[in-house]
Amino acid sequence: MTVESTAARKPRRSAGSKAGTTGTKAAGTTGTKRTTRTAGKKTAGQSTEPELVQLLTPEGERVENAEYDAYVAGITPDELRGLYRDMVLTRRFDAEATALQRQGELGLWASLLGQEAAQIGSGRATREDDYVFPTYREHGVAWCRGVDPTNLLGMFRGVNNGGWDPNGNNFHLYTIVIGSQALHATGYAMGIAKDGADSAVIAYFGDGASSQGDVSEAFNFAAVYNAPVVFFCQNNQWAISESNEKQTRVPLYQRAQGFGFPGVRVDGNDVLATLAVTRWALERARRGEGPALIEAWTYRMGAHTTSDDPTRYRHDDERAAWEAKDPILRLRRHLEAAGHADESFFAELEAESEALGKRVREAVRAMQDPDRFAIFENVYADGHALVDEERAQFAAYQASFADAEGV
Ligand SMILES: Cc1ncc(C[n+]2csc(CCOP(=O)(O)OP(=O)(O)O)c2C)c(N)n1
Ligand SMILES: [Mg+2]
Repeated sequence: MTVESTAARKPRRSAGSKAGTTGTKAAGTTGTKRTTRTAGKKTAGQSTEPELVQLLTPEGERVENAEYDAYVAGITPDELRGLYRDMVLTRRFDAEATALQRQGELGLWASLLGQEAAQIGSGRATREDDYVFPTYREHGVAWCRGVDPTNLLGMFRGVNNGGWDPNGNNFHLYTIVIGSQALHATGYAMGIAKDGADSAVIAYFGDGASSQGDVSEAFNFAAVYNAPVVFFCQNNQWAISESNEKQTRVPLYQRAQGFGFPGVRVDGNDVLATLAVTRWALERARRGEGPALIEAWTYRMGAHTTSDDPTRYRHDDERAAWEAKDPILRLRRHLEAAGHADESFFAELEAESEALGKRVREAVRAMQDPDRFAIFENVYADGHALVDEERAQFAAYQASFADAEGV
């Protein structure tokens, strides 16, 4: 994979307008900008070099893009610092959660390391009344939606089945069944469209999930019913130990074309580009122009989960190549070069990160074990003979232990 880093290139049509059959070109562009950044990876079976929307190079240089600049045209230094802060705090939270798993405080953790820009850029593009359907790795999106990070950890500690009220922040519970949330999101989007709302829905999923029937079914329903849903695929190159090449013979964003809506590949390590492209997709969904697919080209820097050992199936040099494209570092370089942030900003953020880590640690350690019999609640709305039988069996089993007192 290469990312071209020189500025002066011939403007090219956007991936969106190229792939789209029902979508419009990104609206509101002035046509005065000088270049569109592209990059590509050619794998077996791919006939065309895929395009990739990029507004910030890995070196932090801002490059102009005729299609998508309009979507971030008014961004202020304060907002850029805000995006940086979001990414740093999300990474700090994630590192703390990984450490807590290693210390035995969590049963499992799915790290987002490396995917901060994809998540913060897209999460910050959502409006309060939009609805988000995440996988199990969207800790950065949860942060943008205002879900307290400590609430993400209950399920991974095994003390609850979710940890937050989905309707509190319009952020659905984490979904482990790969790809199923694409259907939930599509159904939800069809529903709000029927209600006459001008909100949009965004469904997150991974490159591996693109192989699931549920995702293709969701694409088709969304297209046919013109549902206001944005499909946001974080292509982090791996589905546990299965590489990207094992998932698809065409670039994933091009799948959209076959279903009749536009698809765009964005540099998922570029928070600005991700923000712009997601705003474009959400805005057209809200206007009633139907679904879009965004493929955020990124990399899972860590293990799939804390139960995984990526050294068994991938080489260190691959990770090293992606480290050079670190999403946080590139925005820092940009902020520094533009004079938008000084040492005191970074020092204060460091202190804020440490405070967040401490708060998360303390909150996890203070989580109470649930009532052991709570697992039998809410299986059915009313009582059920089989559940009663299983509860009785479990009670007998618990009572068989020497320290059973108080069970
Ligand atoms: C329906 C289903 N099949 C298999 C699994 C096991 N599984 C958990 S994560 C995963 C890989 C998902 O990869 P991807 O969609 O790329 O997301 P990523 O974990 O890389 O973010 C699989 C196969 C599952 N949870 N659900
Ligand atoms: Mg993946």
